[in-house]
Formats: sequence, C-alpha cells, structure tokens
Amino acid sequence: MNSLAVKDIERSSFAASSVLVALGSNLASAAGGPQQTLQAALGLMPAFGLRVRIRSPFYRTPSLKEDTQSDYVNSLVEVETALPPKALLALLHRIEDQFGRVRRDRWGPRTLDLDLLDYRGLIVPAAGRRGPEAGIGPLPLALPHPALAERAFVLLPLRDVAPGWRHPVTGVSVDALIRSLPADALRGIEWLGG
Ligand code: A4P
Ligand code: MG
Repeated sequence: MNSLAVKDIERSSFAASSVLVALGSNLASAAGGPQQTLQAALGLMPAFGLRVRIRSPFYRTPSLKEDTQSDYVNSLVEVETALPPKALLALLHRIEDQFGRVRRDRWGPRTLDLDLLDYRGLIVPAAGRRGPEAGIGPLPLALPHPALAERAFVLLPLRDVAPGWRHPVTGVSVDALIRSLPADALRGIEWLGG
C-alpha cells in the first residue's frame, strides 16, 4: 500500500503545489564524477515517469562531515508526478540504486542521494531519530525534509527553482531562511552553473 493514511498527513496552510527533489553526490559512479552523475540521474528521470519542470544550477558544497569527505555537488528540481509521496520516495531510491548507491553510514559518502524536500506542502512529522546518530536502517517518510531549513546546499538551489517558496510548517520564506543561516554557512560554496 503506497498511499499515506489520511490521519498521517496534514496539508500546509501555505498551499504549495510543487514537488521538489534535492540531488547530491560526492562519489563517482559509472556515469562519471558527481556532476555527471547528477546530470545522468536527471536524464534518467523521464524513463521513471518523472518530468523535470525546473532545474537549479549545480553547486559545489563542502560536506557537513568536513574532515572526512570530499565536496558534494548539489542541485534541486521541481518534478511533475502523479505518484503519492511514499511511492515517489521509493521511486527515488530505485533511481539511486541505478547509480550504485550503497548505504554504509548515515551521512556517508554517496554516488547519488535523492531527497524528497516538499510534496505539495504536505506535513508528515518525522518519527524517531534523524541525522548521523540515527543508524543506517530505513526511516519513515517525513515531509517536508526535516533538515532542509538549516542547509545552504538545499536552500540556495531551492531559491533558484522556487523563489516564492515558504516552509510548509513555519511559513518562513526561502529568502529569510537563507538570511538566518549562520555567518559561515555559505563559506566554500561554489556556483558551478550548468
Ligand atoms: N526518508 C524519510 N523521509 C525522507 C525524505 N523526505 N526524503 C528516509 C528522503 N529520505 C527520506 O535517508 C535516510 C532515511 O530517511 C531513508 O530511509 C529514507 O527513506 P538516506 O538517503 O538513506 O540516508 P542519508 O541521506 O545518509 O540520511 P539523511 O538523514 O536523509 O541525510 P541527508 O539529510 O540526506 O544528508 N553535505 C553536502 N554538502 N551536501 C549534501 O547533499 N548530504 C548529507 C546527507 C550530509 N552532508 C551533505 C549532504
Ligand atoms: Mg537521502
């Protein structure tokens, strides 16, 4: 059963209509380096039934685990899909698999990470622990993506794709979220274009 029970979801009062997917990579795949991998994943999405409506430029971004991992390339897209959110997340995992994604550690290096950031403003509270302490097992769907408001590598491409976007829970605009990031949050981020 792929659809969420009605009791599990709540519609944001901020009436977002878009479906936003964040892409990240910091390991080479069979498609090439991180940017080529993201490009190849975007190219494959239509074959999986996802139409990419808008794509952000690519950004080179320092890893949150700075000392131990190479830089990421990040991007973000708005997609068209008729799938409900759980089925869409499962589909994103199948695309990750195509690029050899292996989960050894939470926040570990990855050939391809596809996160469902926002599904038409739906709110599904995160259950259980998140982040590097959460262990490697699967976690239930959470919407919007729980960490998005703190991450420059998500917020910058999000503003490119949806400049009028507001956080479904708080209503804070993407511009205001970027302004409230810590002073050093943008350090080391490089706009790659593309
Ligand atoms: N999951 C639940 N809800 C969602 C959702 N809305 N989108 C589940 C995506 N996944 C969701 O994800 C962990 C579990 O959350 C899965 O069972 C999934 O079904 P994962 O992809 O297996 O593992 P992860 O990505 O290591 O964990 P997590 O906590 O999602 O990490 P993040 O938030 O993806 O952060 N630094 C830079 N510069 N750029 C990056 O892209 N990414 C991370 C990972 C760390 N540092 C980074 C970057
Ligand atoms: Mg992920």
